[in-house]
Amino acid sequence: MAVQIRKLDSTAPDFKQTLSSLLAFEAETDDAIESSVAKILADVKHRGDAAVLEYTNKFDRIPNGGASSMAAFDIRQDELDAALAAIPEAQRNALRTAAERIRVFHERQKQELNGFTFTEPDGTVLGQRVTPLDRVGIYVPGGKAAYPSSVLMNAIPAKVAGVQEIVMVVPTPDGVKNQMVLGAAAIAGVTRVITIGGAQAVGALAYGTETIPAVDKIVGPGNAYVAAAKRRVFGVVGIDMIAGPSEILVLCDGTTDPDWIAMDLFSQAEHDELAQAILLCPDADYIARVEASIHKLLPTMPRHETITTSLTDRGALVKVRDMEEACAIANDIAAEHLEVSAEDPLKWADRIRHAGAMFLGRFSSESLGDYCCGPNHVLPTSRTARFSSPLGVYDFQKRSSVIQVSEQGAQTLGKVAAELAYGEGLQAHARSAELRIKS
Ligand code: HSO
Ligand code: ZN
Repeated sequence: MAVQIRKLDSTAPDFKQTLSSLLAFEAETDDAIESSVAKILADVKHRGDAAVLEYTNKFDRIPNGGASSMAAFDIRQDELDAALAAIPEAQRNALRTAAERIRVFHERQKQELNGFTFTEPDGTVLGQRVTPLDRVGIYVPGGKAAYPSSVLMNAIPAKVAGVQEIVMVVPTPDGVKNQMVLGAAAIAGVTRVITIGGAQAVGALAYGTETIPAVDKIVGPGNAYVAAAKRRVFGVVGIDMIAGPSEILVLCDGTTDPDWIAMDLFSQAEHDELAQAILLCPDADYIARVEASIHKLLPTMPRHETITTSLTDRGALVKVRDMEEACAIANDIAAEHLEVSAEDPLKWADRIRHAGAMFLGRFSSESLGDYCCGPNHVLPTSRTARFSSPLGVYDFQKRSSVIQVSEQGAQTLGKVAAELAYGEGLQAHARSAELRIKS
């Protein structure tokens, strides 16, 4: 199948409508998936390890008739270290460099997130204390999208936040372990790795079993079953977000090598048939050059089938009036990744308010950010960058309010509180405040 990427013009009368139907993405909420996930979760909640063992043996096709106990799925620390030692040296070094840069970036977030206290004139002290979560679960997919880089991106911020226990689950279809994923877990300092996946792993992390401790929050991407399970256990535990397919939006003034732009669009399209890659550019001739680059380069890509489907079904090359309009459209789209590939990227970036991550200037390819710039690659998708943020240290911390009222403070605040409490018809509240007022 040849790629047929749609070309749009922002001056067309139906442009807004066309764009919004192109952006619409609703995660399939399949009834069959929902009911099977509900059943698995209830089963894991009631039968614990026995249920997790059965589902794992069956769904992951664990060889030799399956494992006989959960111990078979626990990966010891020395096995993680061995995996790290077994991968090629260049890969190990790249993982280490990436991990260090991710750590340094996230340390900055931590510095910004310290609590505060202040003292009022009457001696009352108020403040906010920041504490890490005790124990988190990281879900790492084991199928077509098993990304060691995502192990680093999920575990390192938790580590930096001060989380004591990081339990990673990763399915091993047919019993096959991904050595680079295990090596990344060793580098990131994951506390425990358990080779289970699917809704049963989410259930085990949320409710706890005989051998798996219940965690406080579950983060990390997964398939439709994992997403449905995370939605269902939310409230029992925290979750990060429900991630949709990858997206890249490129704003280009027509001054970047069109091959670079074509490859940047491919870089997200190759993740998934449902991924979305869009170019906004004011120069029609340049758009034609990018299109030519797409046709020239696509046959050279090993994942050309995925890229072709993604670009054909959900991609677009959009001719806009000018870069100002491109910025306005970008704010509407609120893309997961936004590249501003232009002579003066800051001029345009200043106008951008909604994007998961911004890549400024033609040397900032999104792929660098996926691996090793330092900022997190777990980002809000499907226009949720309008209201949410990259995964960060703050996702592994929580805040507690701290209130220490002085005797003098209790006199004035007591009157205010009592007044409001009587207004709400809550006598005990009022009396509790009044008892502390000296007559
Ligand atoms: N671009 C993906 C992350 C990733 N890319 C992992 C390569 N490996 C998130 O949207
Ligand atoms: Zn990527």
